[in-house]
Amino acid sequence: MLVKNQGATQSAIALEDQFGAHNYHPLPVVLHRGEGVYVWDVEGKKYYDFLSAYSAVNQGHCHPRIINKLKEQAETLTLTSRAFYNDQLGVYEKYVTEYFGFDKVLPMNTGAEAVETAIKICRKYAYEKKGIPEESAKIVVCENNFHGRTTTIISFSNDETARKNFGPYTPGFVKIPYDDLSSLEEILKTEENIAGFLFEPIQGEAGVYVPQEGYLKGARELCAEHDVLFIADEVQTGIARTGKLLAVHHEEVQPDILILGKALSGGVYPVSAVLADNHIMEVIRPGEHGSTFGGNPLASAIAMEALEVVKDEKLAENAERLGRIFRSEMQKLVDHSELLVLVRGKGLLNAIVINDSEDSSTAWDICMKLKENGLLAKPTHGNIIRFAPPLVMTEEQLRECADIIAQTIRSFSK
Ligand code: IF1
Repeated sequence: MLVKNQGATQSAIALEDQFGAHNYHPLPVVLHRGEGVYVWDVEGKKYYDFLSAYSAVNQGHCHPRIINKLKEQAETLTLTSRAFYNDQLGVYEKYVTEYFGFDKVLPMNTGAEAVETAIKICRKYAYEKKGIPEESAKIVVCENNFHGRTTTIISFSNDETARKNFGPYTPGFVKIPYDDLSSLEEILKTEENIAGFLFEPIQGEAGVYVPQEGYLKGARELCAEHDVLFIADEVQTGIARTGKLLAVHHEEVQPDILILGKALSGGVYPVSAVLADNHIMEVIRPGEHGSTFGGNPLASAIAMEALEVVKDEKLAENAERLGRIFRSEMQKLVDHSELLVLVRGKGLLNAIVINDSEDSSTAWDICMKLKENGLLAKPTHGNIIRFAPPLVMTEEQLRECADIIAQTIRSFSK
């Protein structure tokens, strides 16, 4: 029995290896089923999921309410294209705009598409409302950003792996250090034709880098002062992950353009969105932007239910409370282990930094051991591990997970 099951892991991996492009390097675990904070592999082993599909599964795996909605709508109507109206989209648009406090939404599917959409809106706004000369609008971005994988988006990445040999690159972006208000102020004062500032409220891929308090508020004010659109990519940080509905709410600021994805569907279907007020969104007219699947009735129904779940189950409050417990448990470990440098994060988006080089395999080795001990997490860089469980976790479960992590780290420290 055991041999047969181990075969299931190996054969699933072998299939991907042979027939799939090698654009990922997954942890060697083959998942079969998920429920709430748990996933099971093909050998029947149960794990706590501490990645949540990069924060797409905030509502927990296969949330019954979202899955029921999916089934119901899938049996009724899935896709019409936007050549015709459908009876779900308008209801969703009203719901999502009220939920996040914007006049309008433009629905897309993946995070990268939503970022592309925001860039296009920002440029068009610059030419049509601000009078920036055509072809010369610039968008300010941050070093070590991650906004997706399209040709334009990787054009302003400084991650060589994501960027190299995919040129020629899209021009029109200027990069400044993250978490540095004086750089932002400087560029807004000295560069001409700046149309927008695109940023992550917490840099996820950079290693859950939380900016200093006051950064978002300061950046918001600078952008307002210079009439530059303040564009928040909350694809990863949004929808309760960091302990507030949006990470920008920690500093009580509202973006001009908000980009959402991932957890907008609770991880059951690709749904993304760009939100803005009328004076911005009105620059997009029929034929100028769109997508076959964007705003389809299945996506609309799922997203509404996924957002209802966030509210009904008070997931932001839970993330805030459990996040504090998690960081204080991890801090105890940091204090007692030479192996760990620090823990950082907000809500249930956290990371530990390991006392080793960026290109070491230590984070990977620890994640392999965590897997053995029943908890799945993924390194970001060789020395950082991100911890982002579903937000439906209970305190008891979280404490059990903190124990698993502590035991695992201790087994490395000797
Ligand atoms: C992968 C990272 C996380 C994002 C932000 C847009 C997108 C993402 C802030 C694009 C996507 C994902 C993509 C995923 C890995 C993951 C990731 F490590 F690469 F950086 F979460 F931290 N804006 N992030 O984080 O959204 O088009 O993928 O729907 O496998 O590349 P997408």
